[in-house]
Amino acid sequence: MKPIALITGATSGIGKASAQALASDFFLILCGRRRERLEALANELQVKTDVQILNFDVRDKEDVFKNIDGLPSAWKDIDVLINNAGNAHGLSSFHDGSLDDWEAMIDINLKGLLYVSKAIVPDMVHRKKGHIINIGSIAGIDVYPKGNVYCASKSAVDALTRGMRQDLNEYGIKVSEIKPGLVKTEFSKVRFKGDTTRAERVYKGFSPLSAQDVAEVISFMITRPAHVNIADLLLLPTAQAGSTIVYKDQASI
Ligand code: NDP
Ligand code: 8X3
Repeated sequence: MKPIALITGATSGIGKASAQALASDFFLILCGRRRERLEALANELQVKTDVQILNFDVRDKEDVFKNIDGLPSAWKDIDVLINNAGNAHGLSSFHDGSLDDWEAMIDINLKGLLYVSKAIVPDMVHRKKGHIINIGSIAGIDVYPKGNVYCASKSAVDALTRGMRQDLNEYGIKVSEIKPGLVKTEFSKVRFKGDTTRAERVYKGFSPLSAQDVAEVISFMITRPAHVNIADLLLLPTAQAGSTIVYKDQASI
């Protein structure tokens, strides 16, 4: 019997790579909106471990609870929760920003994380056991121009992580946050609403982190001994020294 890890945003990027990295040592609950991708990943990983898929939008409070509460009894004791689902929507000066984009980022990155956690953490408290990994960002601690609401949503994840760690401390539950810098995933494609040329440009002229780089660190965080909690970790590509400081090879941009 392996411990159970639930990963939100497992259809792409960091969440998918985390599922692949954890498959040997964990039973997996893979969550996301794109069902076909969940099914393809489940098929890939089923040779290594047992997999459940949950197909919901983290913004839909009722659906979050319905899906998680509806897990088969053998899957209810979730040991590790990876709150990864999230994205940036748009990159605009504050006064030009779209209300729809703002609401998407707050609803997904913050409220979605709250709904999923509320559906899972009370059981961890009851069992006095569990590990929550929140995916924050360098954006949550180093605001950059036009990042405004995305940065605010990740800053909220940072504050919330610290609050959760305090409140869950007496129950022996680990709460950790990893704050990656630039990771080449579908993140910029989503931010720029499908403009792949603009998205590709973000990662030109330097070596960004890969989703696998981040997943390896998440896997390391999760597999530390019971008395060790890597509470807060900033993970950057070597070329990055801050949200706006990235050393690029100008000739290849
Ligand atoms: P991707 O776009 O590759 O993956 C995002 C994942 O989130 C997808 O699996 C997507 O699944 C899921 N998701 C998005 N919206 C929803 C929703 N409403 N309901 C359920 N799932 C949703 O980006 P990344 O892998 O880069 O992003 C993962 C996390 O890492 C995010 O929280 C992001 O903010 C953070 N991060 C990313 C960095 C980067 O540079 N890439 C750096 C620092 C942090 P689906 O669309 O199928 O629902
Ligand atoms: C994603 C990294 O710098 O594009 O959180 O906001 S950044």
